[in-house]
Amino acid sequence: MNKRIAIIGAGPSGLAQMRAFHSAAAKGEDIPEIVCFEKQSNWGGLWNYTWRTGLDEYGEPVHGSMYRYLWSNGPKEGLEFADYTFEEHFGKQIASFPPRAVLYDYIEGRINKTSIRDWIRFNSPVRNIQHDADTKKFTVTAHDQLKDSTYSEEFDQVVVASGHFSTPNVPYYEGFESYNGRILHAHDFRDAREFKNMDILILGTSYSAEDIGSQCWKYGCKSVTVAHRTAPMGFDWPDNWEEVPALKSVSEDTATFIDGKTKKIDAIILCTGYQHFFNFLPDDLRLKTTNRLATADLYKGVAYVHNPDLFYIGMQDQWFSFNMFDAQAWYVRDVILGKISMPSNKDDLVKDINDRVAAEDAIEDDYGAIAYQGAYVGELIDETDYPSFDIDGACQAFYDWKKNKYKGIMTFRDNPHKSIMTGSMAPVHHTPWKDALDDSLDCYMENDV
Ligand code: FAD
Ligand code: NA7
Repeated sequence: MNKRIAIIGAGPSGLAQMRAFHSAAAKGEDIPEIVCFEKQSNWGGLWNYTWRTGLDEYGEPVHGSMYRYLWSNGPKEGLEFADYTFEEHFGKQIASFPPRAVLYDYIEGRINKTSIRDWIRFNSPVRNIQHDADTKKFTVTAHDQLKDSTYSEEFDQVVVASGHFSTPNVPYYEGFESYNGRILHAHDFRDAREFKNMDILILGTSYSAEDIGSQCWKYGCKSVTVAHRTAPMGFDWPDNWEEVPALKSVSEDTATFIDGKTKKIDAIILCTGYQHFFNFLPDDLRLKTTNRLATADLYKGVAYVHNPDLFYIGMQDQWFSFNMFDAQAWYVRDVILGKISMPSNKDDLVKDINDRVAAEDAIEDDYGAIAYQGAYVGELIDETDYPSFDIDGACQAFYDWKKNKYKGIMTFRDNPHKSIMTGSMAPVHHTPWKDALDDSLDCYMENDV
């Protein structure tokens, strides 16, 4: 096959795409030439932890948003690869909420068994992509940072897998410019110990707010105050944690909330989400969407409706993650290989998206959202040879996890879940999460199972 495919990003989504092609090749199929451009010096995307914030050593915006001591915020049983289980990787079953280093090891383990590293050009941020309507080719312009030289190459199809939790959404509140403490976004949060003995204010009520607040609590901050714009999270928080109405303004050291109450605070952490941000794409190729389950403009959640030779992986808000990226990657691979044909009529592509949006809008709660995304993963898997798995079982793991969070927000990670891939139950971790300060792989593996 003399097609050339460009993949932008070697995080879990880009790696899933390469794994999909590799597995087809391993079965004797003819695959295109693959070139993956990755701006970091290693793979893993967000799971490739960096201490850096702001700009990197080359002056590029730092991609990483993960922090030290990050433990999986959902059960690993919901994200397990169907073609590479935790037991296969670690040689035994492990506890359900691994720290970042353990998940990184698992992600890397699957691809270390292949030669796909040869397809990746590291230290190579993509600067621009153009599509020529006459030749139907994409021109990808990348910067080789090691040589400090910019070059362009042509491709037949492009898969964008550059993530969407790296460019922060940073709101302004009155008085920020005269506040004496530190104001930072979750993207720049690294070490919870920085906030020891401090009274911190968090804006936002989603995963980052919950988890960064919990981290700061675990590592000894004095108090956590979370201001909500829409609704409080409503968990049974520890005594030194309170949820308050929306922030109105701040002065030198004091926050004022919309109910008129005030509180002295030492630092403000904006857990206010991220933007889908693709500064390397021109208007006609650039996805514009909010962080939702039914992404705008993507047929089957992956094919860009305005140019179906352009694909996006992992652009949805995520209950399912790694195995959803796999389901998407296998589907995209089979479209590229010509094994799946998409509708040729744009109206049909658009209808698919409209139907998905309407179905998402009708969802009543988080349980419905989990089931919705599970059904989406199942829909894609049914069309390819990705190993099918018990999606209802995965949804059940997420339902149980959600209930456990309401039983104990600081203890939900201590619960074991059952692998839907192997059927075996995870062990209970040797140390409760709130007391487990060592997040190294070696320490996590000490479970005697
Ligand atoms: P990313 O991991 O963001 O990878 C994108 C890659 O593209 C990066 O390597 C980046 O360097 C590269 N790239 C970007 N722009 C360019 C460019 N112009 N040129 C070349 N390369 C480029 N998910 C879970 O399942 N469990 C969790 O516990 C969990 N915790 C999370 C905690 C935090 C703080 C965040 C932010 C996310 C978390 N996630 C979690 C969700 C996370 O999005 C996925 O797990 C996963 O990392 C997404 O993979 P991705 O490949 O789509 O994107
Ligand atoms: P999310 O899930 O997109 O949530 C963003 C939160 O920020 C949400 O609670 C919003 O509140 C809140 N928000 C957004 N803008 C504002 C302003 N202007 N003021 C106050 N609050 C605001 O992002 P997360 O970072 O939590 O999670 C993203 C990923 O990172 C996720 O996959 C995790 O695993 C880690 P709203 O409800 O809209 O009022």
